[in-house]
Amino acid sequence: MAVFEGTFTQTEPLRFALVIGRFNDLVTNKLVEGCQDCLKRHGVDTNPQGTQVDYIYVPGSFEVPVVARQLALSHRYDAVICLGAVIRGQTPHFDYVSSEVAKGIAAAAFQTGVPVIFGILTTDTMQQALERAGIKSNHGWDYGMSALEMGSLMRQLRSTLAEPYVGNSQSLPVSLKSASIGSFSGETQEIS
Ligand code: INI
Repeated sequence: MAVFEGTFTQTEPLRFALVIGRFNDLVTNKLVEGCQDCLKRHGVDTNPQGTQVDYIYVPGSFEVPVVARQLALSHRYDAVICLGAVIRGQTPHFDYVSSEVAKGIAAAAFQTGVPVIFGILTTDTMQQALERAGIKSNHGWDYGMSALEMGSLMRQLRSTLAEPYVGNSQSLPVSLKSASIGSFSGETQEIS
C-alpha cells in the first residue's frame, strides 16, 4: 500500500484564500502577518495582486464560516484559512460566537471536501491573544503550515483516487477473475 503526506516544497501550484475577521483587528492583523510570513518563506506569492492568495475581510469571527464555505465551494483554492480572535468578555457572547465559529468551519470543510483551517484564537484576555499573535509566538505561522500541508495532501489524494483501482487479480477468487467492475469514470473494465 502507500503513505500519503503533505509537502512544504512544491508550493507553486497552490492557491489559498484567507478569511479575516476585523473584530479585534489588533490581533487578527498580526495573525495575517504570521500566516503571510509562513506562506512567503515556503515560496508562495502572497501579494494580493498575484495569483496565489486572495484576502477576504468580514466584520467578525461569526461571519467567517459562511464566507469560508462559499470560497471552498468555488473549488478555486487548495485551502481556506480562517483567521479571527474571540476574546472572553463579561457576557456569554464569547461562548455563542466561539462555538458557532468552530462548528461552522468544521461544516464548511466537511460539506465541500476542501481543507478549511481553524485559525480562530479563543482566549480569556487580550494579553493571551496578543501573546499568541506575535508577542511570544505567532499562531498565524502555524495556520499557514497547516494550509500548506493539507492543500498539498489533498492534491495528492485527488490525483491518486482519480485513477481506477484494479487491485491484484492474483489474490481474487477464480469466480471473480473475469468479472466486470465499475471504474471511477463510470466505465466498466475487464479483470484478466
Ligand atoms: N467577534 C470576534 O471576532 N471576536 C469577539 O471577541 C467578538 N465578541 O466578543 O463580541 C466578536 N463579536 C462580533 C461577531 O463576530 C459578529 O461580527 C457580530 O455579532 C455580528 O454578527
